[in-house]
Amino acid sequence: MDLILKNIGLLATPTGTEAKKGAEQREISMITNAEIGIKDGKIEYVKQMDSSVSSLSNKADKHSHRTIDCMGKLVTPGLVDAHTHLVFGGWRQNELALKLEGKSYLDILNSGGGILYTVEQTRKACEMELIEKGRAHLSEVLHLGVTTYEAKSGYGLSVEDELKQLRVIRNLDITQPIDIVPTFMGAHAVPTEYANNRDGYIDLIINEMLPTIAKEQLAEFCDIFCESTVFTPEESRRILLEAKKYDLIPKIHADEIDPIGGAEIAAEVNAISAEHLIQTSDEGIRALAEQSVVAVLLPATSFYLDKPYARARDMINAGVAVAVATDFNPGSSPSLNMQLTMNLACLKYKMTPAEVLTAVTLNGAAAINRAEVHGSIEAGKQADLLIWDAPDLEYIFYRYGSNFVHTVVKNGVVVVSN
Ligand code: IZC
Ligand code: ZN
Repeated sequence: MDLILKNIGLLATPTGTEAKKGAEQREISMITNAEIGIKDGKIEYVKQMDSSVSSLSNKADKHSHRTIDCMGKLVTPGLVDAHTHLVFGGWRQNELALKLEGKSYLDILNSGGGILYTVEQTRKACEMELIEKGRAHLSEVLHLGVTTYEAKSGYGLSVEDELKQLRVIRNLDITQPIDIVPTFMGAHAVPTEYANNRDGYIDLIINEMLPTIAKEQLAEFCDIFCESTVFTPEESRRILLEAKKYDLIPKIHADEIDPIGGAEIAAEVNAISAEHLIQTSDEGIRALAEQSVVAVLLPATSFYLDKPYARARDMINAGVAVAVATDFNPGSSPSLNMQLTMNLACLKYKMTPAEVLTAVTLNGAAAINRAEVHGSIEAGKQADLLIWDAPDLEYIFYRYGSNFVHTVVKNGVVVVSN
């Protein structure tokens, strides 16, 4: 064994290698007085200890550097943030005053700001600057307990700048501990130079971006901002079906601001996940359930835009697997904090702590095609886990605003000791 975690007060984890739907989402494994053995970066065993045996073996291993005494604390899988716009140049603090004056997210975008401002700044930045900025963000993310991360392009909106962003994402995956899963999102907005020729931009995505990105294997997923005044459901269908020809798996920003049928498109093109879903209709929810599309809900965005919260309970009741993520981006969700996102999911979606735990681990992993390796603490899975400064699961949903992660283990190695 390379590492043993002893004296775990409560080990809370979902189990399995697939997204959990309906009532299954709250059926997590809770083992008191547990021990975890780790070898070669993977979990070798999980067991419940007889309390007398556990205290004896603690004594025996007292001087071993390969043993961590968890001192009765809570242990969970590392968090999976399945929806982020990690790599960008520039922040958008100038938009705060506009928001306070009552300008909406789409007003700001349609007057040339919002995403388009970030595109300008991202195009100006060189790869090294973006890498440095991304690395600083990921260091914060890791300290907050996230061990697997999705990152989208979509602030380049030209062949060269989309490739630049995706290369930065690849570099970050290789050079720091968090696993980063790349998504191509050239269809994030129509760039200014194509303002009068949106079909020309869609052709550029289809004829140049998709083939180049696929050839260089720079992304696993293709996402699109299907929204009023951004991309229509028809355009979304067309681009996502083209992406599938290159084995890029569809994802879709759906029904965030207006209910234009994004969830239905997700089901139709067999997307792995649909994101936001604030305004999704009953038929949309049914379609997601039927096609087993994971709903990636983003409560920090509802909070920040002062919008309604997605109908998580209706989705769970309809048999949709729900994941929860930060949507970290410089406009609608300028926070890296998955723990705060978990608090919001619990309080605003009325999801139970067990449901949210599944949403930010196994279901998050399923939304980015990683449920075989991440998202639970079971023999054979990668050893990504957190020791919390907490005695039980409810505590981390009840308290908020501080970082409750004590230790982060990634691939069997202690990478953070707070
Ligand atoms: O930069 O505003 N919603 N895309 C869709 C975003 C938010 C990111 C941004
Ligand atoms: Zn997003």
